[in-house]
Amino acid sequence: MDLFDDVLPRKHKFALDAYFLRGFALMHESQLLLDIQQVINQAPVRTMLTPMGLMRVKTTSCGEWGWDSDEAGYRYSRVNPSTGKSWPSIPDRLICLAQQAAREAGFKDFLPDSCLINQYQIGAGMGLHQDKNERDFSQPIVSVSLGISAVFQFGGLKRSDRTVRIPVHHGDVLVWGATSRLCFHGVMSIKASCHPVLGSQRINLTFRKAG
Ligand code: MD6
Ligand code: FE
Repeated sequence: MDLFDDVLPRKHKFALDAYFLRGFALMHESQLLLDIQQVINQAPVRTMLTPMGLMRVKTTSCGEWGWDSDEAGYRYSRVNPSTGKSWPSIPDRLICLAQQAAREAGFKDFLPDSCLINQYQIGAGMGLHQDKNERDFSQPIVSVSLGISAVFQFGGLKRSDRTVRIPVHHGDVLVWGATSRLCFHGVMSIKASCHPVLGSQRINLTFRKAG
């Protein structure tokens, strides 16, 4: 796959209203990583309990709304349950990146109020699911991949619909919305590898308008 990366377009439409933007987050890579580290210092990543059991992916958030779950279900929360405080705000540069990516995919007025930060270790993945806890489905989802590579799965409005597999590398951004907003998606189990800056982990940022 890597051999042919250079001939793949920088912008690729992988479903209706769904775009892959290769390397889009690399423009300000070092500041981006500093911003993420600052958020994690204020709101450390944690393993979350879900109705399906303990997740292997570790999570934290920034923005007005953070992602939370326990055995009873999933929800957005204004407070970080680990600290009892509100979540750190989304650093300006991250908002800017998310808005630029959304615009590139045709979504002009994206106003994210939630940025979820996921940390994957080797072997971790995320099963097919829909993002439907947000209020306004007219706003897209912007997903930034950093660190070691993964394969993103993107399907249709039914769990049983066929999926496309999209390899995502450090700096790649996916944007989906409108007719694709409620499509099933997931992350296949991460294969062992090492990234020169982030080591053997994958970081994913997911921007949304939640409230
Ligand atoms: C990812 N995450 O981590 C994709 N969706 O690459 C998600 O799709 C996701 O982490 C809903 C809630 C939490 C998530
Ligand atoms: Fe999701």
